[in-house]
Amino acid sequence: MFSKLTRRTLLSALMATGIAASAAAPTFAADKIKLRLATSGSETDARSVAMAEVFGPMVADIATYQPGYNGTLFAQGTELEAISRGNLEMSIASAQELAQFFPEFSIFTAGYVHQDAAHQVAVFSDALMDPFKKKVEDELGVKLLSVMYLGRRQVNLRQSKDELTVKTPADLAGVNLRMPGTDAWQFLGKALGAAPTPMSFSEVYTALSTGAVDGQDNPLPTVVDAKFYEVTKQIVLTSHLVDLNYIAFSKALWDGLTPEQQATIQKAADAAAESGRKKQLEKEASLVAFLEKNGLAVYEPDLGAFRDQVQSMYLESEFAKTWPEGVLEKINGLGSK
Ligand code: KDO
Repeated sequence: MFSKLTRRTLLSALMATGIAASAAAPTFAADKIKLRLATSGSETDARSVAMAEVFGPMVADIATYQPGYNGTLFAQGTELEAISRGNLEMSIASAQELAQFFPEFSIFTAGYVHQDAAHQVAVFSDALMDPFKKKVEDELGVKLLSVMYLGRRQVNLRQSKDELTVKTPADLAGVNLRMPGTDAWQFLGKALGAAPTPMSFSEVYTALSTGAVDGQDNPLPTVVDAKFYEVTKQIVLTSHLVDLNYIAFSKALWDGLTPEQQATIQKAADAAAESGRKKQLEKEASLVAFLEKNGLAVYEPDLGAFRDQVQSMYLESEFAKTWPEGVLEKINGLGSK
């Protein structure tokens, strides 16, 4: 079920070439550090804006921040490998991408586990994350600096509500739902009751406009930012995943920095994550009205039915077998519900 081969192949290749140790040459104190960040998000995405307006200026004395948007520096899903190989300094990484290398990260990709933005921060800051972070540093050469809020993922369809009203997962049977291209994402699509199709983010608008897919899932700010509302007719507020991203940084580069440089970068990453989170939450709260004004039906399905099906499918899945004992309980314990 997992891409074990991918993970093993890459990790052993990295070990064999000693890549984590030899990546990105350490920077001398007098030099400005070059920090290229790869993201498949757009320039106007709240995370990109926060990095450009908060992170960049906060590190400006010691580093030049050079973002590459829309997957132009590295394609979606290849960024972590690029950091690991010493070809890139930073990315906005998902837990689903990390689960390709470390299956236990799938616990952070499971539907209806994270409850809200504050819960994500509590989980990321808790000691339960330490072994996850350490493994990513030791085996992939990537340091996870901070957690960013992407938002509550909703199901966004081409069909009008008259053609298809979604109340329970059974109503999504046969719906060709675009999900990003990893096992963890595809499983989430299946757990929702749909027929998932893997596709990179940059292809989604065209696929929706031509009918190559019936729909996609993303938080409301992304539906608006990527203009998916122009080519779809409804949003089912499943809130099936309170989605996050990590600010990922080259561990080899980090290890070559002075403690002061490290502190500056860490502070800037945390401040950018906090600023992006606030903006994204504001957008989420205001966008239903905008979408309705643009002719989309926006409504809640039977959330209990979705939660029950998704949670039980995860618990019975191969993914849950990789979750370290007691971690799900600790995550639940950090939430408010
Ligand atoms: C997407 O491909 O649907 C997704 O929302 C997945 C996220 O992990 C993240 O990569 C995001 O795309 C991109 O940054 C574009 O917003």
